[in-house]
Amino acid sequence: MTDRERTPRRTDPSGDGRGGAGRPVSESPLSATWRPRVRERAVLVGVGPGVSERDLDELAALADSAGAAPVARVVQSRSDPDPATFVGKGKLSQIHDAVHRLSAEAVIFDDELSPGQLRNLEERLGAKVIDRTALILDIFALHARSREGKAQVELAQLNYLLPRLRGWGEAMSRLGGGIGTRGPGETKLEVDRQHIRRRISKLRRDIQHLSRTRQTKRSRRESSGIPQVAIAGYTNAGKSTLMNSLTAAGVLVADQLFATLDPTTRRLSLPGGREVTVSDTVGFVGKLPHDLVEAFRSTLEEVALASLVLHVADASAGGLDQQIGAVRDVLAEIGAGGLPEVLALNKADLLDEAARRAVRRRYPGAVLVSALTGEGLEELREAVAGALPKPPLEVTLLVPFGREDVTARLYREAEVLSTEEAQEGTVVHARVSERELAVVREFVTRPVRRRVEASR
Ligand SMILES: Nc1nc2c(ncn2[C@@H]2O[C@H](COP(=O)(O)OP(=O)(O)O)[C@@H](O)[C@H]2O)c(=O)[nH]1
Ligand SMILES: [Mg+2]
Repeated sequence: MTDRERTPRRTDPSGDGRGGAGRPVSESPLSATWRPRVRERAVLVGVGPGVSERDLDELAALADSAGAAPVARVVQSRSDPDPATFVGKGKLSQIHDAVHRLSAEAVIFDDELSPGQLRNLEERLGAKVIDRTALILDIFALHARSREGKAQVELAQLNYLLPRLRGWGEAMSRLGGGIGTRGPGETKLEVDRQHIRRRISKLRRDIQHLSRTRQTKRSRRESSGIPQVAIAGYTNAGKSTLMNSLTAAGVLVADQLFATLDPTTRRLSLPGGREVTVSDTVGFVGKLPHDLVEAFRSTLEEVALASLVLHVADASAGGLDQQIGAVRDVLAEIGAGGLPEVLALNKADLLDEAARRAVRRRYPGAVLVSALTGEGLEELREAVAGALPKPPLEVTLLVPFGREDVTARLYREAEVLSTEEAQEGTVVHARVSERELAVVREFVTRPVRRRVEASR
């Protein structure tokens, strides 16, 4: 499964966002509508001085993460956006044509639109209009795992929504109220607003409380025996593509043990037989609207629970050093700075020999890969296997013949150092976690040796 085929996270058997049988799916008046259910066809629009279609690469990757399929790109080079419709009249009709010719359902703008622009555009284009902020919020909502992360994202969504709410009372209330402006439309809108304001206050209180209890999350790291690899990096670096090509034959992890993880988590077998889970995390974005910084960080915080960070960067993009630096800074701030990191410099297929030599010299410990052609993936698997924290306990076991399942399990979930056939079975020398030890204790023949260095 790619994040394209993702199913909504919250239980929603009817798939209509209402949870069937009139049961609300979430407490928020909005959140059900933030779940992409089908792959919507979308036209991408960028405005700015000297803007080119390539400048919409990041927006395309963001749209993809949110479950949309970009079908066209329209750009307009101008420095001052039109106050009413953001783009000029000519462009508007070009977008309109594209929408109807390509049966697009949505138009996605690479900037934040004012509430008025959003409304005008929807009316004139006859399609759903999404701005950059709403798109990013949508992706955060799909990636938020912790209670704090979910609360931060919902808070940002509601703050975004509040000035954009409209009912049929609104057009008339602009006329100054009075006769003709009172009625169910306006009452309903006011009720919605009050409801949202109350919810915002509650979320703020919850978040204060939750950030105080954040520490307890850390203990979850040990709860699963299989090490977790978190893929982090900028949007458009190729995280999802790399995850797919690395785990092409891998199974989607859907069993109970990992129910709390991302639905895009997969198992990956490393050289030597050790297994890990790999999760695609929320991507860093270029122009991150200031109001979204907190939501982003708390959504990304789950990375701190992983055993290793697989940091993916686009080696063909400009500003590689700054991007790598920015990712590492934020990871350090959210408590993931101490984790082992493997740096994958992706899109090697786009580099010529000179550029390859330059990045190799600049990042000697990194692995040059191409998620697209498969180049370097074997080396990357080895680098991940080598950088994984070692299980802390060294044991010798005697596994009787007929219990090959135990040996197989040790290969998968521990680190097998050596095996030797003996008369009564196989002598296995391995490094295991506390949890693994509990499972295989009956076969241990030698006292357990604990490694001196602290490890996760
Ligand atoms: N040339 C090239 N393009 C790549 C490579 N990996 C990913 N891409 C492209 O880069 C874009 C963004 O990839 P995606 O995996 O969605 O990035 P994400 O936002 O980090 O998940 C897509 O158009 C991919 O096809 C690569 O190794 N080489
Ligand atoms: Mg992605």
